[in-house]
Amino acid sequence: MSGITSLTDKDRIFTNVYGFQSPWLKEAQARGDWDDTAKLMQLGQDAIIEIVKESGLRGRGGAGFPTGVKWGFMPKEPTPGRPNFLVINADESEPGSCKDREIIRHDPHKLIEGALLSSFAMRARAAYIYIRGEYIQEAIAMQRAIDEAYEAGLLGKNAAGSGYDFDLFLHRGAGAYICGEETAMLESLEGKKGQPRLKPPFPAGAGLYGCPTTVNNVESIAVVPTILRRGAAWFKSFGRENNAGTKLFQISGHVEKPCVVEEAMSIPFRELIEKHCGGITGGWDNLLAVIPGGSSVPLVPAKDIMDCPMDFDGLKDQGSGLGTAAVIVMDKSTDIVKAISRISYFYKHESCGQCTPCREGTGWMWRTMEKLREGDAEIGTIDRLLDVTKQVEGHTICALGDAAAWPIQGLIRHFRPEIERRIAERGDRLEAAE
Ligand code: L3W
Ligand code: SF4
Repeated sequence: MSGITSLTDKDRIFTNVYGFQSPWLKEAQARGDWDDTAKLMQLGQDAIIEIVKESGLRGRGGAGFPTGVKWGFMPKEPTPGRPNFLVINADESEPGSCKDREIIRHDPHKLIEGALLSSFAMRARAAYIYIRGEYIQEAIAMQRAIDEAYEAGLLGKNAAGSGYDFDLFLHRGAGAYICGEETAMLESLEGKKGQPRLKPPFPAGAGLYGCPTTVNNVESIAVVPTILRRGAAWFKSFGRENNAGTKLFQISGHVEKPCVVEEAMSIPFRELIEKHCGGITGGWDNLLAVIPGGSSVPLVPAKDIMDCPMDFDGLKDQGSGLGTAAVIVMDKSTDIVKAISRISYFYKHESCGQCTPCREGTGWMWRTMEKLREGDAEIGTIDRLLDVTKQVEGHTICALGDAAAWPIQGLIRHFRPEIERRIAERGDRLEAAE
């Protein structure tokens, strides 16, 4: 590992993530936002895409797709009547995730300036921020920041004095998790029921209103101005090959001080927790397991996570994933079967019902998880459940089916003896009662 894996304050992009200063335009400008934006745009559209490619930025919404490569799929010369669009995914609904909320609350101008620069690079004249319905105060704050950017001439005609006309719209969701899936989001933006579309075609080919569209996460867009100002090499100096940059980690659960913090990609788990969270409740020996990337990714048991680099590849090697870097820490007081069963309930509840393996499978998996929680099952039920997760995984229209299957697979992989113990104990109790 050659890159920097621990940040100092001067390295941070989100200098106001704790909200110690005002989020509004004057103070944001004093922090460096909107500093000669037009000059950055003079780099040229293709050069901006190349810099973002070179920086190694990978999507911060869960999938980690290389951002510059995604931008490169957009037509360079939009055909008349078929404009290019950028859609910014602020639907942040993955259990454990709360980083985009902090950007919108405290650093909204990084997102707005990023929207202009990214849209310019992709030849989009309009962008939409799709914000989850439950983020009411955040939507008010975001709109206020957009309004002041318009008033200051940073958006609209000749945005930021660049000669480029650009509009930014805020659209509020209505509280459905599935609208965070990019094509369901596009359906919802079009005023339809938020249900995922089959891919391909990917949004870059046929997205919003059938036009070429890129959907990017809030964090992916908000880091763009700083990457352009400080350079691709600077961003790439953090983390390691294929896992570049700084990243907002959201640490919740059994730590002394839960927090959202920007750190270098690839920081080892133990260092992340010691440096920012004051350690595990009850000490390191009390750690049971961690869900490192939001509820969709499999848990990692204590012994495997301690020294793990917190990045795409490090967590993949542990059979899990970085996801949105929503790190859910569970100590030994956790009923781990109940915790995963609760996640199963979430996916059953949020399934849009469009495809059979997900609609029927999520309900069946949750009901079975509840039986296992009580020990009210046979030993063979564990393998039957595992088999069903494999039939759901990869056989659905969108990734929600996988997201419902993976946490259960992780539980069985690492905690099978705990499930078997519950079944045996219930059997013993029933026998004693006879
Ligand atoms: C053009 C190709 N575009 C891929 C684009 C695609 C998308 C991006 C990634 O799911 C994951 C999910 C959650 N030509 C392309 C192409 N693209 N090939 O690249 O696509 P994909 O399919 O790998 O992922 P996805 O469907 O976007 C996202 C996981 O993230 N997750 C996080 C969820 C987070 C939230 C939240 O609250 N923010 O919901 C956590 O693990 O399970 O696996 O843009 O179009 N050939
Ligand atoms: Fe809907 Fe589930 Fe199918 Fe996704 S996988 S389209 S959420 S039914």
